[in-house]
Amino acid sequence: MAKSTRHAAQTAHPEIAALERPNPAGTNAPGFGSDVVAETLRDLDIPYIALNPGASYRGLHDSLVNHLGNAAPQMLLCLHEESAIAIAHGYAKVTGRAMAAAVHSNVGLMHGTMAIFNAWCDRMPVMILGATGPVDAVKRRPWIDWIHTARDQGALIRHYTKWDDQPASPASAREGLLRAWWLANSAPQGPVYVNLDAEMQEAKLPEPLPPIDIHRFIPQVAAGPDPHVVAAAVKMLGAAKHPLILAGRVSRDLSAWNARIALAETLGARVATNTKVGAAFPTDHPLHVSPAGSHVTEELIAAVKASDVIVSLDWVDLAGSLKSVGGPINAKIIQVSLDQNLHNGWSMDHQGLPPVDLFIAAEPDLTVAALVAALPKEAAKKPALSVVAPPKKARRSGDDLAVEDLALHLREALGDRDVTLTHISLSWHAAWWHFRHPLDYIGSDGGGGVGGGPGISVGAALALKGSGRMAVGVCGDGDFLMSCTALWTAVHYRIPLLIVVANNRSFYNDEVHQERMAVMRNRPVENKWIGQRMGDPEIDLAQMARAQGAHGFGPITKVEDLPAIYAKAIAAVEAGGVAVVDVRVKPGYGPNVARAMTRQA
Ligand SMILES: Cc1ncc(C[n+]2csc(CCOP(=O)(O)OP(=O)(O)O)c2C)c(N)n1
Ligand SMILES: [Mg+2]
Repeated sequence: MAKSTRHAAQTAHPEIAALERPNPAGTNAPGFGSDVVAETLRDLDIPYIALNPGASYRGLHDSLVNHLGNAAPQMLLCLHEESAIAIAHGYAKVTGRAMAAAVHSNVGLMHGTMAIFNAWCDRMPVMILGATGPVDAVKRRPWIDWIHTARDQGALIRHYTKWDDQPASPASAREGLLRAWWLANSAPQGPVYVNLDAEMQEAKLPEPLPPIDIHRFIPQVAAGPDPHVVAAAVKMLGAAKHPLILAGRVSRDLSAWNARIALAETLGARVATNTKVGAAFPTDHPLHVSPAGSHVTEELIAAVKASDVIVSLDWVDLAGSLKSVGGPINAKIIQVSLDQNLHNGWSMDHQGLPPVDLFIAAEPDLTVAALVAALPKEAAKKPALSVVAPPKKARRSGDDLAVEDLALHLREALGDRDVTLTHISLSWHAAWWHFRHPLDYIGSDGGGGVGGGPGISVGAALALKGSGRMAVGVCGDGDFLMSCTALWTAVHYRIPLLIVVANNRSFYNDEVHQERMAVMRNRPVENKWIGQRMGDPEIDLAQMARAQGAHGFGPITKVEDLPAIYAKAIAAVEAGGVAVVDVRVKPGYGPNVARAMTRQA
């Protein structure tokens, strides 16, 4: 979770650990290549491995069950590889640390690619294990081992992973896994892939590997700022009259959260946040530029225009946000980021190149701590400027349900429980829900890959199980339908989770785009729904939940029905279950969202 706890041991939740116990295979010394792989995962304290099985890694599968006894790591069976990776992604979004996912040779990896891309763009660590039919052609079984062997399988995902490997021996597999885990978890974080040759897995170990102290191979990396650059930043900020902090990719650590508040209050700086990434600042703090958005808001544009020094804490798309202001930027810009170390020329997710006056190549959390320590104490606690709007009240009735009704009633029904929003729909508006803790919201899918919501929510709920926080994901119906079989894994492994579907029976985001096209070309706007709406028949989402053992509620079509159904769904989750609430909302986004989405370059 925190940078400081990143390397701490994590164990499976006892209720999950009690499931799927294998018959004891007797105490056995490592005898095969894949036993070494399994033992290395255990030495790395990886608690879970989400997977969909495949013969290419039957050796590893056997080692996990019969050599390790399906514990540390414990298998989490998934119905699709995209879910397996998304679950690991969601887990990392809460803990800051990689768990493992295993996928079958080429076809399994192909299924997982979008989820890998999402994790990559989100800068989240995932330890992906894959496999290939025997690299040595004479060892291949006819047909199947041939179609499931590809030269350089890592090429499928190399452009959006931090590192990949195809070790040729158990000893090099151990080294490859250590390096992969170390790289995945070091900032900037990202997914890594280790491809295990079937022959290497299944071959007998000629002799035991010499033991190593693995901690010497995965040293903690803390990339703090150069003190001279911190001094230069303090000078710029000391002279600033209207500083603005753009709080982007930061950790879920509470002390880092408090340090950002201290920095803002010391400087009297406004602070903007963005719903693409996890909560970074209290959204009802008087210094917060409200409401946050996933796109650049009018409020943010005004704050940028009014500022004289901007500090970007690894803000996603700094160049694009500045461009959206639509005029010259007078402020001096301090950029705090390590992201440049990942940019590779294939993916454009690095975004535009921002103008920068002072670059701090360091982790944002460590930089904020250094700035707080270096700022003169007499400057402390400048008065806050803006007045916080009171929370909106939910309307009590109506049969034209909007996403706002869904959100305000959900917030009301949850009361003062600690809740983590694990996902929000594209139609969400940040003004409906305040974040007061770094785990109140863990950010979006990262790569804009629709279908990430259910799996990410299951992974986040897994990490939160037993923490006292309820995991609540709000998905669009398109997002839900693409990957709702991720929920079976949550039901099966007793992972409590509430999913509320903002069901507009449409891939509505694209209706907005078709409307825009029609207007630009002077064509009939009323055709925008064709090829977008999911009606005739409308899909019964509650039924899809129940089919997997979850509690299904709805469809809800009236505002007045929300409180009672939400109460039942929350009770089901508090009893340890998975609940899905199908809320039939009218299609439509707020004007700000629609305008920002279709903004031209
Ligand atoms: C894998 C993938 N396919 C298609 C898209 C294009 N796309 C962006 S948003 C969207 C609609 C999502 O529908 P839904 O989750 O129901 O949300 P809504 O727009 O209706 O609020 C689509 C199809 C995408 N981003 N990712
Ligand atoms: Mg929809």
